[in-house]
Amino acid sequence: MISELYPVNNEIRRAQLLDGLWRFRFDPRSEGEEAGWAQKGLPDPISMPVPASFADVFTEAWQRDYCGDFWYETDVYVQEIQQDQQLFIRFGSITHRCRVFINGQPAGEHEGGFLPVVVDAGAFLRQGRNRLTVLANNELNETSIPCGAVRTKADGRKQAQGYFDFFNYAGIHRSVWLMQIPAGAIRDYNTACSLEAGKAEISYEVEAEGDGEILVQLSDREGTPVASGKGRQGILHVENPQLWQVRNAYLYTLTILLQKNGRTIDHYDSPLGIRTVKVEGNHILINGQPVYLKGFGKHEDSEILGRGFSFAVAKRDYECMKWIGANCFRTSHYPYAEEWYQMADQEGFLIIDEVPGVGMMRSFANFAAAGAGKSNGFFGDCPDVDLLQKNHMNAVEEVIRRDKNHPSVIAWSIFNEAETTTQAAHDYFAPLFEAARKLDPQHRPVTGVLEKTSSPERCRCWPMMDFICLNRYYGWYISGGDLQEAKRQFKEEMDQWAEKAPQVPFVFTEFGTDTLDSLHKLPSVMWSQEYQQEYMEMNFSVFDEYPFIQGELAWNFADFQTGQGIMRVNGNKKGLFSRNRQPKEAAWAMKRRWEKQ
Ligand code: BDP
Repeated sequence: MISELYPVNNEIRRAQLLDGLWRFRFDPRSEGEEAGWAQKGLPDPISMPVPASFADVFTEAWQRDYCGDFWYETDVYVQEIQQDQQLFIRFGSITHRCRVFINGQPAGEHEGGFLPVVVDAGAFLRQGRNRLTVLANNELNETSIPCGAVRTKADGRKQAQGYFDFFNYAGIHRSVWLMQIPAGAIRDYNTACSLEAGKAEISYEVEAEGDGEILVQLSDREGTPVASGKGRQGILHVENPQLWQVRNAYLYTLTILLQKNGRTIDHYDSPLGIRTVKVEGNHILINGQPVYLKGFGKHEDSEILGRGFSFAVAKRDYECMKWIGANCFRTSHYPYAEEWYQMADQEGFLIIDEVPGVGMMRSFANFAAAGAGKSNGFFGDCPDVDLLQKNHMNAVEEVIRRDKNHPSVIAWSIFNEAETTTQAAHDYFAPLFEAARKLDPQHRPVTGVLEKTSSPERCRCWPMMDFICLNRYYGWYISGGDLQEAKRQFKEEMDQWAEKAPQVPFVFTEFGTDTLDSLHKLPSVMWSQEYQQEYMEMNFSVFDEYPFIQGELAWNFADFQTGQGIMRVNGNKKGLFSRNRQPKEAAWAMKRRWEKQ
């Protein structure tokens, strides 16, 4: 049985970080498995930091752009294995797919590069030194999420071509842990809150192995118990609860104990925020109060680390988001490292949690086509739509299982800028929306993110959404350089939406302009700092005219790396912050607006 709960250390559970310098090598001819690299050890490995993407530590283009199989290897020391213990190796993610070997034996595999890979390692690990090997692969196709293709060059080199606008970073991007947990373990838990005047009810459900008794306790910040329960499910009653509020988080601690004959077999502590999320009419309600979402679509992206998680980078991002007056971000276009959500729980940030359903429109430069409203179809002629949907469904299930207890998560986004105008698209997405609604114990809103061709007239998927997310680039991909005409066209579309779906909230999940922090021009031109600011102000004036618009998440928080091409100057420059997290001028305009709202 696999325990996917985030690793913790306490008197019963042990979690040992395996991060550091691992051994690494590329395998362009996919020969390593047959040659027994997992059994004999990697031949001539180089060292590679974990967690990090491999791409940007290199100085040669072929290494940075490498596409195919690659291997990681390290030694794991196990001090003592007790009879009544289970051992797991837990990777925060391995991009995009992997097979894991322990002491040369196949121990697990995973498809999808943005969610944990948990390997039941008990049968393979022995006391002392063990070899842990990962065979990973970063190729893209039309059944992987995200979607893309691979082109093989004349010299045999493979090139990944994502149908998306971010660099195809790969590697072991998040921390790796060796977990020792008891034989009969707490495997998972759910919580959901409801509020009444002066009271909160928290229903809980605990999944545990074996037949022990479950005790649950809720303690406040000072460690004082405020409610307790017995049994695998129940309700905790809290008088005068301190609510988890937007940008004003209060976290209780939920303690779960598994006991047998008076002895504690397992113990798991986690933070718990008391809050509710609901969509009512045109409003998104947190604790019954309407909230206007302000913030960004982000990426996990920084210099050298690529998509590798760093507490320091994440901390800087949160500080910048606080400085500018934001309260929300979307994990565009994939679930982020779990530490992002833990920090959001503490800071009171709201997260729209997105699965990697991106690139579902067949186009070389999907973002440009989508931005300009040119769809190339997808689901109708996808080579194996059932396998794609299965992979997508797995990601929906895994992300909800992983993130369901975070108070910061207020909605699930099933896709970004997919083709949504055909019956095939509708039939593809309907079961995914249904599953998300069924699986989430808190019944949070479920949404998807619509690009320009998903117009009020043509989109077949918006009725599935609890609130509608729009990515719109009037003044950039459409009528770029003419904000007056852009505004007219923008309002024309919004008037249509107002007629079509005025009963639900709308959130702008992308709007922005590429902007060089070195370029100033009066009067403004596209790419200048002045233009970004004027563009933002035009967008704000439109948002303010339509009361059903309940949020503005600008594209993007910071400049980020993409593939090379004539549309990108060493990456996407739509950041309000530069890639090294310094504000562009428009950031000051956003700060003035968001601090007032
Ligand atoms: C949208 C995509 C996003 C791109 C953005 C852009 O959702 O990933 O980076 O446009 O063009 O189409 O900047």
